[in-house]
Amino acid sequence: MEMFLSQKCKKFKRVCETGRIFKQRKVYMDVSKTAKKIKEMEIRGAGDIARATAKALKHTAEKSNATSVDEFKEEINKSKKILLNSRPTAVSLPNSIRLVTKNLDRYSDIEGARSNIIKRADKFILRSKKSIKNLGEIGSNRIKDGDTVLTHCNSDAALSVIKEAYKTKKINVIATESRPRLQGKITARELAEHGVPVTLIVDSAVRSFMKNVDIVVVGADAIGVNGAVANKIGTSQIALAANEARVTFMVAAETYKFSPKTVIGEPIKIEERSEDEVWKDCPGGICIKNPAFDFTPPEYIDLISTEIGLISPHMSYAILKEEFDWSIEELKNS
Ligand code: RI2
Repeated sequence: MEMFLSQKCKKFKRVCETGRIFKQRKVYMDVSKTAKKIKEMEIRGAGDIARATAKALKHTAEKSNATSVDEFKEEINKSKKILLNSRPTAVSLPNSIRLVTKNLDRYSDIEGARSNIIKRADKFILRSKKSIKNLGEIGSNRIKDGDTVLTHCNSDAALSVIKEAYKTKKINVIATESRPRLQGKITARELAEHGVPVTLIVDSAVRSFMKNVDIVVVGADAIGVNGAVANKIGTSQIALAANEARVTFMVAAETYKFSPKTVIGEPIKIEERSEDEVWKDCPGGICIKNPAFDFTPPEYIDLISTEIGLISPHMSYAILKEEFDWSIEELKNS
């Protein structure tokens, strides 16, 4: 009888363990789905990517049925890795992970660790949305009644500045098409739906139109400690044309777009995307390059509108210290 019971018990344990592993796999599948959406740009824009990342980590924490705190931490770490492998340039992604998983090592019980991740993820998402609103209000003060604003690609932060200005001023917007993914059309549609007068131009027309522009407002995917801004490919050409025409060039970016690792010399990686995005049925013998981003040096940037105020790109180090409060040793080991 005893033997029979112990066999039943073992079987029950095996069933529970299989169920637990199945649930764990399901969590990773959900995280992988988010990572795939980010990679394929179904979820795109540095801010949206950061919020989706925080949401995926929250989901891992909520669904985890780990039996020890170490196992829980391992699950979070595995989810982190899956998300980190999706897109390399938008530093908002690792920064979102950094801010959501901060202090995780301090927890020795699962429930404490779980609620820490959930609370931090919610806080990050809320803060991210507030930041976009605040930097929009701040940046809009630099746009004057009657101004023509040029923007590139599709940035929630840049659109926040433009829409805020439109509340009280008459403005016109020129939106670039933004080859090859044509995110400029999303911008143009969004502005038109909002009632803002908008003109769509091809990317190569920027210099021709610059003489009619009063201010350029673009977003950012990452900002280095030297103040250089990584943003959609073509941004640096626009900055060059603006500089030549003495047109103000403003970047709109939440402080989690600044890259802490650049402090210790880690370069911001520029994502190289598929050649199919440029020419799907390209004949043989042609090499296609498709970098998704470029760097605009600080010399070409007049202002960065952040949620904590307008800053010069040369203040990047101070922003990084304030936002992430790192020590060099921590950065080296993170
Ligand atoms: P927000 C986008 O990248 C654009 O480069 C845009 O300027 C930047 O993210 C920031 O966007 P992609 O994802 O965070 O289209 O301001 O490659 O929305």
